[in-house]
Amino acid sequence: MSVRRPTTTALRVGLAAAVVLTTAATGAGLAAAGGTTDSTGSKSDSASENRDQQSDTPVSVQIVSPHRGDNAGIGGAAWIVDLAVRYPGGPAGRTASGFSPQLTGPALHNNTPPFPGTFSTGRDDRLPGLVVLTSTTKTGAPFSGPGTNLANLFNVTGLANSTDSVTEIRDNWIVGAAIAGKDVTTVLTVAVVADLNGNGIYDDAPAVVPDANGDGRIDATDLEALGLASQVQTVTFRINGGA
Ligand SMILES: [Ca+2]
Ligand SMILES: [Ca+2]
Ligand SMILES: [Ca+2]
Repeated sequence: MSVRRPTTTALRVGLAAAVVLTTAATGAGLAAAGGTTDSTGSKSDSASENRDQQSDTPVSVQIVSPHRGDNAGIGGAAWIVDLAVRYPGGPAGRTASGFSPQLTGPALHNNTPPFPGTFSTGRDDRLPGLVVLTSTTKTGAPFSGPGTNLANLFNVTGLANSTDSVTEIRDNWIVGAAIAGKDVTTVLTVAVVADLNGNGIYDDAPAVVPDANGDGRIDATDLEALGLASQVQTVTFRINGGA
């Protein structure tokens, strides 16, 4: 799709306005920049109930599924990640998101109409600031262990809400193989990387998140070391190994 790129100044104004609006609406932000929030795990949580969730970061991420403690999937596959990612609103906010719609997957599903998108590990071509990790992602090409950005494995990416105040993207992935183990507890970690190259677009997610602090784990601390536009959201759940 063709999008009009805003000037850097326009984008900065847009982002600043969004921060002011969300802060005013909530009285106090829910999460500081770079902070970590965990899913409540409450089964009563739903996308509709959380539509007004705000953040004092310019972008917010919400893991709609799985919930904390869920036993998800079949034989390590077929579990679903459903994300709501909210960017500033208006034309400038939508452009800054870097979003375009996709319907993709492996083999014949890959990069084909009506909403072509590539399908692989690494940065998503259709939501290019997003980082999605699991703590148990396997090692062995094309995977690089828990630092592997899984964002370009997402299948369905659409525009859920577009107003002057928010651009909300919904992003869904049905996991096609046991790439993060089975009969295992894993931590799903999601964030959007800051506009690191200053081109006015959140399009700077890495293919692999390095272990910045050298503690042998890849987690929120390492994501924050990249520079983030959103808070870090995590959910701990179990990948079902059975039928
Ligand atoms: Ca993609
Ligand atoms: Ca950028
Ligand atoms: Ca680390």
